[in-house]
Amino acid sequence: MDVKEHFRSPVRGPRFTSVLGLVLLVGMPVLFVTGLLSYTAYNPGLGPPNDRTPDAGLLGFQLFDWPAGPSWLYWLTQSVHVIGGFVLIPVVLAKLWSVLPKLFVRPPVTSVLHALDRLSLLFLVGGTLFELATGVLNTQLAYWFPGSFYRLHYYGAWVFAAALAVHIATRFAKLRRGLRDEGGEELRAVDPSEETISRRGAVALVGAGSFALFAVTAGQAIGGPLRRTALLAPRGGADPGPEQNGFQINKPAAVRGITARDTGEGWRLSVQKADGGTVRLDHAQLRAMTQTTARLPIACVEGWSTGNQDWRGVRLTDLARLVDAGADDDMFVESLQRTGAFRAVYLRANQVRAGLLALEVNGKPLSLDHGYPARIIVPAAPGVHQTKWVTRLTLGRPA
Ligand SMILES: Nc1nc2c(c(=O)[nH]1)N[C@H]1C(S)=C(S)[C@@H](COP(=O)(O)O)O[C@H]1N2
Ligand SMILES: [Mo]
Repeated sequence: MDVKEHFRSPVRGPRFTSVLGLVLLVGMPVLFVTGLLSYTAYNPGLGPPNDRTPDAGLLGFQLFDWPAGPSWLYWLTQSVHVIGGFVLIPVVLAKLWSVLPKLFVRPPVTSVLHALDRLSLLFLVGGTLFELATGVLNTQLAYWFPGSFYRLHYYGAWVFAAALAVHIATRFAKLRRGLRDEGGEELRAVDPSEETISRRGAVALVGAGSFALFAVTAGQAIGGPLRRTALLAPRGGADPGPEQNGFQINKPAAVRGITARDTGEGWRLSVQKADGGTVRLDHAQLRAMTQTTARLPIACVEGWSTGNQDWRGVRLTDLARLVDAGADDDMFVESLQRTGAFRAVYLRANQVRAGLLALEVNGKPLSLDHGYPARIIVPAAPGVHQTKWVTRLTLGRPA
């Protein structure tokens, strides 16, 4: 018996596949572009430790200097990326199901072109599943990857995008015909079984799946009371209470080896020029400087956000001025943290001009877990750059 006869669902056909294909034709490029924007937001051009893909080479052609505003910019692009990724999962699975019979086409290869075409599909399907799987694992804080998530997800995205370009070029005409339920005979069951769900019903089912995933993830990006609805998000859940400044924490101090002793009376902030002297400030001296307020969110690459909080502290430019730094000097920020990721970061001059060294949030000193005594807060920057437990700021680069 021909394997194809096993596939008997009357839902399969050019129309079903094309409707799902149309959704993915719009959705997948949105994921790709917002992903590239997230990579850009890391300011990889500043070099390590910002750059997690130092050998991006030619693929770095799309990079530009990430702006320091509007304040919600990274929140928007990354929420679309992460929540959009979840929402497309049912669509991808349904589309794969709809073309399953084609996996068993005999003979498997009829010509060189046919072989190349099937190879491109392998990259397309493999790339899609790889990107969705690594992305979902990252949002679940399951860092099971051999090596860096950033590299895998970034290079995987380019493989996927190349295969997608081939797929669109070779299938676009077919998609248009399929939407009219024409062509694509090989998708239809030879001997359809009795209908248990209509084609429309099947599309609605996929849509309901997507909506359900939206409903259990969007809350982590929206924040406020809706955070409780983010069942699929490790940063969902309840308000951690006033002693934690009223909003949730990603990496608590204990996880990073920071104790109250490190941040007590002996703590100093060093401000220096890469090729000059150092100014050291204690808690009181910092508090004696002009304090500025900014209402800003922290938005993490994992798709969750703190929502807007009221930060108060010293302008980074006021600190830079203490060592006569130039307006175009980048800033290297170091925390007390000795090991682990995100202990240090480069900020670009435009971010220095827009950012604060926050000492308070929501009217209270930062809690130890939120980065006491001082943390960086820069508008539109990804969460990883909002360094906590800051101890040294270096302006400019050594000549
Ligand atoms: N020193 C230091 N700063 C850090 C981190 C860290 O691990 N160490 N995590 C960063 C990340 S990934 C995010 S999203 C934000 C989250 O801030 P929160 O932990 O206060 O929620 O802090 C950033 N600042
Ligand atoms: Mo983060």
